[in-house]
Amino acid sequence: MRLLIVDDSVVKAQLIQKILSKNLSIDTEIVNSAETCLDKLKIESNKPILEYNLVLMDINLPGMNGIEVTKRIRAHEKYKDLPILMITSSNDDSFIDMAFNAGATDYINTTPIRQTELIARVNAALRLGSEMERRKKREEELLETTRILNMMNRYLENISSHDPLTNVYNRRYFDQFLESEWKNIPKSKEPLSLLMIDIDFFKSYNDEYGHQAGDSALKKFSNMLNEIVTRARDIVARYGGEEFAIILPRTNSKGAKHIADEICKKIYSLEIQHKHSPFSNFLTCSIGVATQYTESWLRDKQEEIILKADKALYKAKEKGRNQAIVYQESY
Ligand code: GH3
Ligand code: MG
Ligand code: MG
Repeated sequence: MRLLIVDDSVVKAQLIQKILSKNLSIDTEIVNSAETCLDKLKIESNKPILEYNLVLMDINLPGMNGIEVTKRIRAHEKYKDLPILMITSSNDDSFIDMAFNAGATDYINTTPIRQTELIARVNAALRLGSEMERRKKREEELLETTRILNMMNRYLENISSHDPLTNVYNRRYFDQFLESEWKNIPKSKEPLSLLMIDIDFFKSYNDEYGHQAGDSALKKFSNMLNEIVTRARDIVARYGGEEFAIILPRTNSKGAKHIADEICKKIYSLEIQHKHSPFSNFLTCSIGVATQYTESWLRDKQEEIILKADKALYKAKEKGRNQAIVYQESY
Protein backbone atom coordinates (compact mmCIF):
# COMPACT_ATOMS: atom_id res chain seq x y z
CA MET A 1 0.00 0.00 0.00
CA ARG A 2 1.33 3.44 -0.91
CA LEU A 3 0.15 6.71 0.43
CA LEU A 4 0.95 10.24 -0.69
CA ILE A 5 0.82 13.02 1.90
CA VAL A 6 0.42 16.49 0.39
CA ASP A 7 1.09 19.15 3.01
CA ASP A 8 3.19 22.34 3.04
CA SER A 9 3.80 21.92 6.75
CA VAL A 10 6.77 19.58 6.89
CA VAL A 11 6.42 19.03 10.63
CA LYS A 12 2.75 18.02 10.39
CA ALA A 13 3.34 15.82 7.37
CA GLN A 14 6.18 13.99 9.12
CA LEU A 15 4.12 13.50 12.24
CA ILE A 16 1.30 11.96 10.21
CA GLN A 17 3.84 9.80 8.39
CA LYS A 18 5.32 8.59 11.67
CA ILE A 19 1.94 7.65 13.13
CA LEU A 20 0.81 5.82 10.02
CA SER A 21 4.10 3.97 9.44
CA LYS A 22 4.11 2.78 13.03
CA ASN A 23 0.52 1.51 12.97
CA LEU A 24 -0.18 0.40 9.42
CA SER A 25 1.88 -1.53 6.92
CA ILE A 26 2.02 1.21 4.30
CA ASP A 27 4.70 3.21 2.52
CA THR A 28 4.22 6.93 2.77
CA GLU A 29 5.71 9.69 0.72
CA ILE A 30 5.52 13.40 1.40
CA VAL A 31 5.24 16.27 -1.06
CA ASN A 32 4.92 19.89 0.01
CA SER A 33 3.12 21.57 -2.88
CA ALA A 34 0.24 21.13 -5.29
CA GLU A 35 2.60 21.12 -8.26
CA THR A 36 4.78 18.32 -6.90
CA CYS A 37 1.66 16.31 -6.09
CA LEU A 38 0.36 16.66 -9.67
CA ASP A 39 3.83 15.78 -10.96
CA LYS A 40 3.96 12.65 -8.82
CA LEU A 41 0.56 11.55 -10.10
CA LYS A 42 1.70 12.31 -13.67
CA ILE A 43 -1.55 14.16 -14.29
CA GLU A 44 -0.26 15.81 -17.44
CA SER A 45 0.74 12.55 -19.08
CA ASN A 46 -1.90 10.66 -21.00
CA LYS A 47 -1.40 7.42 -19.18
CA PRO A 48 -0.56 7.99 -15.52
CA ILE A 49 0.30 4.86 -13.58
CA LEU A 50 -1.80 4.21 -10.54
CA GLU A 51 1.02 4.15 -7.98
CA TYR A 52 -0.79 5.31 -4.87
CA ASN A 53 -3.64 3.77 -2.93
CA LEU A 54 -4.50 6.92 -1.02
CA VAL A 55 -3.79 10.66 -1.04
CA LEU A 56 -3.89 12.75 2.14
CA MET A 57 -4.46 16.28 0.91
CA ASP A 58 -4.06 19.45 2.94
CA ILE A 59 -6.80 21.93 2.03
CA ASN A 60 -4.61 24.98 2.66
CA LEU A 61 -1.75 24.65 0.23
CA PRO A 62 0.03 27.74 -0.99
CA GLY A 63 -0.75 28.60 -4.62
CA MET A 64 -3.28 26.06 -5.88
CA ASN A 65 -5.25 24.93 -2.81
CA GLY A 66 -6.08 21.32 -1.95
CA ILE A 67 -9.63 21.57 -3.28
CA GLU A 68 -8.41 22.68 -6.72
CA VAL A 69 -5.80 19.91 -6.75
CA THR A 70 -8.48 17.35 -5.85
CA LYS A 71 -10.64 18.56 -8.74
CA ARG A 72 -7.70 18.21 -11.13
CA ILE A 73 -6.98 14.69 -9.91
CA ARG A 74 -10.62 13.60 -10.11
CA ALA A 75 -10.97 14.94 -13.64
CA HIS A 76 -8.54 12.26 -14.72
CA GLU A 77 -10.23 8.98 -15.74
CA LYS A 78 -7.49 6.96 -14.08
CA TYR A 79 -8.06 8.62 -10.70
CA LYS A 80 -11.84 8.45 -10.63
CA ASP A 81 -11.79 6.02 -7.71
CA LEU A 82 -8.54 6.98 -5.95
CA PRO A 83 -9.42 7.74 -2.29
CA ILE A 84 -8.52 11.31 -1.33
CA LEU A 85 -8.66 12.17 2.34
CA MET A 86 -8.69 15.95 3.01
CA ILE A 87 -6.74 17.34 5.91
CA THR A 88 -8.12 20.51 7.45
CA SER A 89 -6.33 22.40 10.14
CA SER A 90 -9.02 24.95 10.82
CA ASN A 91 -12.45 24.59 12.30
CA ASP A 92 -14.00 26.38 9.35
CA ASP A 93 -16.61 23.90 8.15
CA SER A 94 -17.31 25.83 4.94
CA PHE A 95 -14.37 24.03 3.34
CA ILE A 96 -15.86 20.61 4.00
CA ASP A 97 -18.72 21.05 1.56
CA MET A 98 -16.34 22.30 -1.13
CA ALA A 99 -13.98 19.38 -0.49
CA PHE A 100 -16.72 16.77 -0.98
CA ASN A 101 -18.00 18.58 -4.05
CA ALA A 102 -14.49 18.48 -5.48
CA GLY A 103 -14.46 14.70 -5.05
CA ALA A 104 -12.86 14.14 -1.64
CA THR A 105 -13.57 10.75 -0.08
CA ASP A 106 -13.45 11.94 3.52
CA TYR A 107 -11.86 14.61 5.67
CA ILE A 108 -10.04 14.79 8.96
CA ASN A 109 -9.32 17.68 11.25
CA THR A 110 -5.65 17.60 12.25
CA THR A 111 -5.71 20.38 14.82
CA PRO A 112 -4.85 18.56 16.93
CA ILE A 113 -3.93 15.23 15.34
CA ARG A 114 -5.93 12.50 17.04
CA GLN A 115 -4.00 9.32 16.41
CA THR A 116 -6.87 6.82 16.68
CA GLU A 117 -9.13 8.84 14.40
CA LEU A 118 -6.34 9.35 11.84
CA ILE A 119 -5.60 5.62 11.67
CA ALA A 120 -9.29 4.68 11.52
CA ARG A 121 -10.07 7.13 8.72
CA VAL A 122 -7.00 6.19 6.70
CA ASN A 123 -7.91 2.52 7.12
CA ALA A 124 -11.49 3.12 6.04
CA ALA A 125 -10.37 5.09 2.95
CA LEU A 126 -7.90 2.33 2.02
CA ARG A 127 -10.62 -0.31 2.39
CA LEU A 128 -12.93 1.73 0.20
CA GLY A 129 -10.19 2.06 -2.41
CA SER A 130 -9.52 -1.70 -2.42
CA GLU A 131 -13.23 -2.41 -2.68
CA MET A 132 -13.52 -0.05 -5.67
CA GLU A 133 -10.51 -1.74 -7.29
CA ARG A 134 -12.02 -5.18 -6.75
CA ARG A 135 -15.33 -4.08 -8.16
CA LYS A 136 -13.64 -2.51 -11.20
CA LYS A 137 -11.73 -5.72 -11.83
CA ARG A 138 -14.94 -7.76 -11.54
CA GLU A 139 -16.68 -5.43 -13.98
CA GLU A 140 -13.78 -5.76 -16.42
CA GLU A 141 -13.87 -9.55 -16.06
CA LEU A 142 -17.61 -9.52 -16.62
CA LEU A 143 -17.22 -7.38 -19.73
CA GLU A 144 -14.55 -9.74 -21.03
CA THR A 145 -16.75 -12.77 -20.32
CA THR A 146 -19.68 -11.09 -22.09
CA ARG A 147 -17.43 -10.31 -25.06
CA ILE A 148 -16.26 -13.94 -25.27
CA LEU A 149 -19.84 -15.21 -24.88
CA ASN A 150 -21.06 -12.93 -27.66
CA MET A 151 -18.24 -14.11 -29.88
CA MET A 152 -19.07 -17.76 -29.10
CA ASN A 153 -22.75 -17.09 -29.78
CA ARG A 154 -21.97 -15.55 -33.14
CA TYR A 155 -19.73 -18.53 -33.93
CA LEU A 156 -22.40 -21.04 -32.87
CA GLU A 157 -25.07 -19.15 -34.77
CA ASN A 158 -22.86 -19.24 -37.82
CA ILE A 159 -22.09 -22.96 -37.65
CA SER A 160 -25.70 -23.88 -36.92
CA SER A 161 -26.96 -21.95 -39.94
CA HIS A 162 -24.17 -22.44 -42.50
CA ASP A 163 -22.87 -25.29 -44.57
CA PRO A 164 -19.26 -25.99 -43.52
CA LEU A 165 -17.97 -26.78 -47.01
CA THR A 166 -19.40 -23.91 -49.01
CA ASN A 167 -20.27 -21.45 -46.23
CA VAL A 168 -23.66 -20.68 -47.78
CA TYR A 169 -26.73 -21.24 -45.59
CA ASN A 170 -27.55 -24.83 -44.70
CA ARG A 171 -30.75 -26.79 -45.13
CA ARG A 172 -31.92 -26.07 -41.60
CA TYR A 173 -31.66 -22.31 -42.14
CA PHE A 174 -33.30 -22.63 -45.54
CA ASP A 175 -36.35 -24.32 -43.95
CA GLN A 176 -36.66 -21.67 -41.25
CA PHE A 177 -36.18 -18.80 -43.66
CA LEU A 178 -38.67 -20.14 -46.17
CA GLU A 179 -41.23 -20.61 -43.41
CA SER A 180 -40.89 -17.05 -42.15
CA GLU A 181 -40.86 -15.50 -45.62
CA TRP A 182 -43.80 -17.66 -46.62
CA LYS A 183 -45.85 -16.26 -43.75
CA ASN A 184 -44.88 -12.80 -44.85
CA ILE A 185 -46.29 -13.09 -48.37
CA PRO A 186 -49.84 -11.86 -47.63
CA LYS A 187 -48.55 -8.95 -45.52
CA SER A 188 -45.99 -7.85 -48.10
CA LYS A 189 -48.46 -8.43 -50.95
CA GLU A 190 -45.44 -9.42 -53.01
CA PRO A 191 -44.67 -12.75 -54.67
CA LEU A 192 -41.90 -15.05 -53.48
CA SER A 193 -39.70 -17.06 -55.83
CA LEU A 194 -37.64 -20.15 -55.30
CA LEU A 195 -34.81 -21.51 -57.43
CA MET A 196 -33.80 -25.16 -57.11
CA ILE A 197 -30.39 -25.65 -58.69
CA ASP A 198 -28.64 -28.91 -59.46
CA ILE A 199 -25.17 -29.27 -60.95
CA ASP A 200 -25.22 -31.39 -64.12
CA PHE A 201 -23.39 -34.72 -64.27
CA PHE A 202 -21.64 -34.08 -61.03
CA LYS A 203 -21.19 -37.74 -60.24
CA SER A 204 -19.05 -38.19 -63.30
CA TYR A 205 -17.15 -35.00 -62.42
CA ASN A 206 -16.24 -36.59 -59.08
CA ASP A 207 -15.40 -39.88 -60.76
CA GLU A 208 -13.11 -38.13 -63.21
CA TYR A 209 -11.40 -35.51 -61.05
CA GLY A 210 -11.77 -36.91 -57.54
CA HIS A 211 -13.77 -35.85 -54.52
CA GLN A 212 -11.45 -33.00 -53.52
CA ALA A 213 -11.77 -31.39 -56.93
CA GLY A 214 -15.52 -31.95 -56.58
CA ASP A 215 -15.51 -30.11 -53.25
CA SER A 216 -13.54 -27.27 -54.71
CA ALA A 217 -16.00 -26.99 -57.63
CA LEU A 218 -18.88 -26.84 -55.12
CA LYS A 219 -17.12 -23.95 -53.36
CA LYS A 220 -16.57 -22.08 -56.62
CA PHE A 221 -20.16 -22.71 -57.55
CA SER A 222 -21.56 -21.34 -54.30
CA ASN A 223 -19.27 -18.30 -54.41
CA MET A 224 -20.61 -17.59 -57.84
CA LEU A 225 -24.20 -17.88 -56.55
CA ASN A 226 -23.42 -15.41 -53.77
CA GLU A 227 -21.98 -12.98 -56.30
CA ILE A 228 -25.17 -13.04 -58.34
CA VAL A 229 -27.62 -12.99 -55.44
CA THR A 230 -26.84 -9.71 -53.71
CA ARG A 231 -30.17 -8.30 -52.55
CA ALA A 232 -30.37 -8.08 -48.77
CA ARG A 233 -33.32 -10.43 -48.26
CA ASP A 234 -32.31 -13.09 -50.79
CA ILE A 235 -30.54 -16.18 -49.52
CA VAL A 236 -28.42 -18.92 -51.07
CA ALA A 237 -28.53 -22.31 -49.36
CA ARG A 238 -27.05 -25.74 -49.95
CA TYR A 239 -30.10 -27.98 -50.15
CA GLY A 240 -28.03 -31.16 -50.14
CA GLY A 241 -25.18 -32.72 -52.13
CA GLU A 242 -24.75 -30.78 -55.36
CA GLU A 243 -28.13 -29.12 -55.02
CA PHE A 244 -28.59 -25.51 -54.04
CA ALA A 245 -31.67 -23.42 -53.37
CA ILE A 246 -32.19 -19.69 -53.60
CA ILE A 247 -35.08 -17.90 -51.92
CA LEU A 248 -36.02 -14.60 -53.52
CA PRO A 249 -38.64 -12.76 -51.47
CA ARG A 250 -40.56 -9.97 -53.21
CA THR A 251 -39.56 -11.33 -56.62
CA ASN A 252 -41.90 -12.32 -59.45
CA SER A 253 -41.41 -15.13 -61.92
CA LYS A 254 -39.76 -12.91 -64.52
CA GLY A 255 -37.19 -11.60 -62.06
CA ALA A 256 -36.46 -15.10 -60.77
CA LYS A 257 -36.03 -16.47 -64.27
CA HIS A 258 -33.64 -13.63 -65.07
CA ILE A 259 -31.46 -14.55 -62.08
CA ALA A 260 -31.64 -18.26 -62.97
CA ASP A 261 -30.46 -17.52 -66.51
CA GLU A 262 -27.63 -15.40 -65.14
CA ILE A 263 -26.52 -18.35 -63.01
CA CYS A 264 -26.54 -20.74 -65.97
CA LYS A 265 -24.48 -18.29 -68.01
CA LYS A 266 -22.08 -17.52 -65.19
CA ILE A 267 -21.30 -21.15 -64.29
CA TYR A 268 -20.53 -21.84 -67.91
CA SER A 269 -18.28 -18.78 -68.14
CA LEU A 270 -16.27 -20.00 -65.15
CA GLU A 271 -15.02 -22.73 -67.52
CA ILE A 272 -14.62 -25.43 -64.89
CA GLN A 273 -13.33 -28.34 -67.02
CA HIS A 274 -15.69 -31.34 -67.21
CA LYS A 275 -14.58 -33.48 -70.09
CA HIS A 276 -17.13 -36.22 -69.36
CA SER A 277 -20.10 -33.92 -69.62
CA PRO A 278 -22.02 -35.25 -72.64
CA PHE A 279 -22.70 -31.85 -74.21
CA SER A 280 -20.19 -29.39 -72.84
CA ASN A 281 -16.57 -29.30 -71.81
CA PHE A 282 -17.44 -27.25 -68.78
CA LEU A 283 -19.46 -27.66 -65.62
CA THR A 284 -23.09 -26.57 -66.03
CA CYS A 285 -26.24 -26.57 -63.93
CA SER A 286 -29.99 -26.91 -64.32
CA ILE A 287 -32.50 -24.75 -62.49
CA GLY A 288 -36.18 -25.04 -61.64
CA VAL A 289 -38.02 -21.80 -60.88
CA ALA A 290 -41.30 -21.50 -58.97
CA THR A 291 -43.13 -18.42 -57.76
CA GLN A 292 -45.89 -17.99 -55.21
CA TYR A 293 -48.24 -15.04 -55.69
CA THR A 294 -50.42 -13.59 -52.95
CA GLU A 295 -53.74 -14.48 -54.61
CA SER A 296 -53.23 -18.25 -54.44
CA TRP A 297 -51.25 -18.25 -51.18
CA LEU A 298 -52.18 -20.82 -48.53
CA ARG A 299 -50.77 -20.94 -45.00
CA ASP A 300 -48.61 -24.01 -44.13
CA LYS A 301 -48.21 -24.93 -47.77
CA GLN A 302 -44.67 -23.77 -48.31
CA GLU A 303 -43.53 -27.26 -49.29
CA GLU A 304 -45.62 -26.86 -52.43
CA ILE A 305 -43.28 -24.25 -53.86
CA ILE A 306 -40.38 -26.68 -53.29
CA LEU A 307 -42.26 -29.41 -55.14
CA LYS A 308 -43.01 -27.06 -58.01
CA ALA A 309 -39.43 -25.82 -58.30
CA ASP A 310 -38.31 -29.47 -58.17
CA LYS A 311 -40.67 -30.42 -60.98
CA ALA A 312 -39.38 -27.53 -63.09
CA LEU A 313 -35.82 -28.61 -62.34
CA TYR A 314 -36.66 -32.13 -63.47
CA LYS A 315 -38.04 -30.62 -66.65
CA ALA A 316 -34.81 -28.69 -67.21
CA LYS A 317 -32.85 -31.93 -66.84
CA GLU A 318 -35.20 -33.67 -69.20
CA LYS A 319 -34.88 -30.93 -71.80
CA GLY A 320 -31.12 -31.40 -71.93
CA ARG A 321 -29.76 -29.64 -68.82
CA ASN A 322 -27.75 -26.37 -68.72
CA GLN A 323 -30.93 -24.29 -68.56
CA ALA A 324 -33.54 -22.73 -66.28
CA ILE A 325 -37.21 -23.67 -66.54
CA VAL A 326 -40.15 -21.92 -64.90
CA TYR A 327 -42.79 -24.21 -63.38
CA GLN A 328 -46.06 -24.64 -65.27
CA GLU A 329 -49.24 -26.39 -64.08
CA SER A 330 -48.84 -29.01 -66.83
CA TYR A 331 -45.58 -30.33 -65.30
P1 GH3 B 1 -27.56 -34.91 -62.97
O1 GH3 B 1 -27.05 -34.15 -64.10
O2 GH3 B 1 -28.74 -35.75 -63.35
O3 GH3 B 1 -27.86 -34.06 -61.81
O4 GH3 B 1 -26.43 -35.93 -62.59
P2 GH3 B 1 -25.51 -35.93 -61.33
O5 GH3 B 1 -24.38 -36.85 -61.55
O6 GH3 B 1 -25.15 -34.54 -60.99
O7 GH3 B 1 -26.49 -36.43 -60.21
P3 GH3 B 1 -26.38 -37.57 -59.16
O8 GH3 B 1 -27.48 -37.32 -58.20
O9 GH3 B 1 -26.34 -38.91 -59.83
O10 GH3 B 1 -25.02 -37.38 -58.46
C1 GH3 B 1 -24.77 -36.31 -57.61
C2 GH3 B 1 -23.33 -36.42 -57.20
O11 GH3 B 1 -22.89 -35.29 -56.47
C3 GH3 B 1 -23.06 -37.58 -56.30
C4 GH3 B 1 -21.87 -37.17 -55.52
O12 GH3 B 1 -20.71 -37.77 -56.04
C5 GH3 B 1 -21.78 -35.67 -55.73
N1 GH3 B 1 -21.74 -34.97 -54.48
C6 GH3 B 1 -22.75 -34.72 -53.64
N2 GH3 B 1 -22.30 -34.05 -52.54
C7 GH3 B 1 -20.97 -33.86 -52.72
C8 GH3 B 1 -19.93 -33.24 -51.93
O13 GH3 B 1 -20.15 -32.70 -50.85
N3 GH3 B 1 -18.68 -33.24 -52.44
C9 GH3 B 1 -18.41 -33.83 -53.64
N4 GH3 B 1 -17.17 -33.78 -54.06
N5 GH3 B 1 -19.35 -34.43 -54.37
C10 GH3 B 1 -20.61 -34.44 -53.93
MG1 MG C 1 -28.78 -34.00 -57.62
MG1 MG D 1 -26.70 -33.23 -60.45
